[in-house]
Amino acid sequence: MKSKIYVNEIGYRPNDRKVAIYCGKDAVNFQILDKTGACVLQKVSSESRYNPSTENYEVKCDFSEVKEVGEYTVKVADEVSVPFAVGEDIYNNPVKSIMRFFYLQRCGTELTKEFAGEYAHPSCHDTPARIYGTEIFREVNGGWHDAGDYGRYIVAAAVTLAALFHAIENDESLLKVDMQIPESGQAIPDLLTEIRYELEWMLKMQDEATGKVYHKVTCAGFCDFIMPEYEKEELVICPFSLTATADFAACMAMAVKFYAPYDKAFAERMAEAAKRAYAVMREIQVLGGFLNPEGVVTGTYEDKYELDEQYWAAAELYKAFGDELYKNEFENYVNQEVMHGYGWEDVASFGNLAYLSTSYPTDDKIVDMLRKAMVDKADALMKKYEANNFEISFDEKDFIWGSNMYIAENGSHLFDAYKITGKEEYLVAAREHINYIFGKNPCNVCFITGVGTNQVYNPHHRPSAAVKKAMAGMLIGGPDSGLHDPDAVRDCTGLAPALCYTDKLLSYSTNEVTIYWNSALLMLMAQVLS
Ligand code: G3I
Ligand code: 9MR
Ligand code: ZN
Repeated sequence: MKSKIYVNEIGYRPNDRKVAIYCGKDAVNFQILDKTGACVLQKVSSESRYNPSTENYEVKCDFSEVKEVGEYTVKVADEVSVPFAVGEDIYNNPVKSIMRFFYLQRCGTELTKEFAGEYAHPSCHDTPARIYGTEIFREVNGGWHDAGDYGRYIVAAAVTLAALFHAIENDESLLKVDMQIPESGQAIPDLLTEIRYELEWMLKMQDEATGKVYHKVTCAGFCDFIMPEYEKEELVICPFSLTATADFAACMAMAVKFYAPYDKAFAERMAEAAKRAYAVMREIQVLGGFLNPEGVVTGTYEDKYELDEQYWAAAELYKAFGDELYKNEFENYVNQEVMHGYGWEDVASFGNLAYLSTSYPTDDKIVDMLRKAMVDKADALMKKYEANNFEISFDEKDFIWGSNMYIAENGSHLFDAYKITGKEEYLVAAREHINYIFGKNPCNVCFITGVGTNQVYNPHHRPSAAVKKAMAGMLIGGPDSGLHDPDAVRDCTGLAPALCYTDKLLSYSTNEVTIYWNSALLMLMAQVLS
C-alpha cells in the first residue's frame, strides 16, 4: 500500500526548497526522520486546501531547513513516505540514463550487448523506403525510434534536438557525460555524437531536387510488441509538409554552431540544408496541415497552425546566418503576435530564445515585446502554480496527452522569466515541476522509468515489452483526463484529472514514452539544476 505522503523520490539538493504533500482534510504534525529513525525536524503543515485536479484535500509539509546530506523519510501519524536523499549529486545517475535513452532508440544500426545490455538488437528498418504513392524507393536509414513505436518523424526529431541544444547551452557539463556509447572517448562529446546520429537521418529526409522535407517514415501501421528488427513491413515515406520543412530548417540552423568546431564540412552541409528548406517551406501548402495519406495509420503530428514553425525557423536562421530577410520575417511575425511553446505542436518559444540570443543586431522594440510577453506568460503560470496544491502550473484542464511534457515546458517558461527578471521565485517554481516528475505528484509515482521507489513498470515501449523489463531513463506521458485508450477508459473512468494515469503496457495515452518528452525534461533540468 502506498502512503498518502508525496515526495521527490530521488530527493532534494541541500539548499533547495523541500516540500512533501500529504493528502488530508486537516493540517497535520509531521516529522522528518533520518536513516536511523531519529526525528530531525518536527513541524506543522500548512492548512488543508481543496484541489480541483485531484478532487481531494491536501496540505504542504515544508522541511526546507533540513540541509544535511543523508537519507530521510517524512512521517505523518503512522504513515511514512518512501525514503529519499538530501545531497548535491542526486540527479547525476538519472541524467545519465535520461541521456542514454537516445542511444538505445537508435534505428538502422546494430546495438550490441556491450552498450545496450538486454536491449541489444541487430540492425533494423534498413531497407529502402517507398515514397508514398510511387514506385520510387529511397534510403533513409538511421535516426532514433520516436517513442514506444518505431516510427521516425521529422517534427518530433526537430523539437527534440532543439531542447537538447538548449540543455547543452544551459549546462555544459552535459558534454562531459560519458554516455557509454560505441563512440565514447572521441574528441567530440558523446552527446554531440548522439545528436548527430539523428541529424544525419534528418538530412536524408530532405529532397535533393526541391529542398522540401518528408514528414515521416514508418510502416503503414503499428507493429506488435516485438524488437525492432522484426518489424519487416514495407517502410513508407509520407509526403512533404510545411511543418516538417520549417522545423527542419530551424533545427539545422541551430545545429551549425555546435558542429562547426569539429567538422566544418558537416556544419556547412547543415547550413545549406537549412537555407534551402526555409526558402521552399511556404510552397508546401496543405490546407489544415499534414494528415495521414490513405492506408497509413501511424502518428500524424498534425498541426493545423503552422505559423509558429515558420516563426521559429526565421529566428533560428537569423541567429545562425544574420541575413536581413530572416530578421524582417521574424519581426513581422512578432509584430502580429508574440507566440510561445516548447512542445512538438507549438514551437515559438524556441524562436523567441533565438532572437534574444543572437549576436546579430536586434530591434529594441521587438526585444522588449518578447521579454514582456515571456514574463506575462510566466506570470499566468505562476497563478496556476500558487493555486495548485502540488505546486505545478496546471489547473484541472491541463492534464492532456503528454502532460508531463507540458510540466517540463512550463518549467522552462518559468525559467525564461527568471532569466529576464532575475526574480528567484520563478526559479523556485520551475524546480517544483521537477519535484512533481520525480514523485511529488498525486499518482505517487516517479514518472521516469528505473528511477525512484514507486516506479513505472509497464511503459508503452516496444523494446521494454519485448524484453519484459522497462528500459531505464524514460519519461512517461503522465495523466491524461481525455482517456484516449481502452486501458485508460477501464482504469481511470471517474477519476479526477490528475489521477488519470495507469501503469499499463497498453495505455499509450498515459504510459508511452517519446524522445521529445525526455529532451524536454533534460532541458528543464539543465536550466534549473545547474
Ligand atoms: O491541443 C488540444 C487542447 O487544445 C485541448 O484542450 C486538449 C483536450 O484534450 O487536447 C489537445 O490536443 C491533444 C494534443 O495531443 C495535445 O498535445 C489531443 O487531444 C491529443 O490527441 C494529442 O495527442 C498526441 C498523440 O500523439 C495523438 O495524436 C500527443 O500530443 C503526441 O505526443 C502523440 O505522439 C505519438 C505519435 O503520434 C506516435 N508515436 C508516439 C507518440 C507519443 O504518444
Ligand atoms: O503503439 C502506438 C503508439 O506509439 C501510439 O502513440 C498510439 C496512438 O497512435 O497507438 C499505438 O498503437 C496502438 C494503436 O493505436 C491501436 N491498436 C493497438 C496499438 C498498440 O497499443
Ligand atoms: Zn529501427
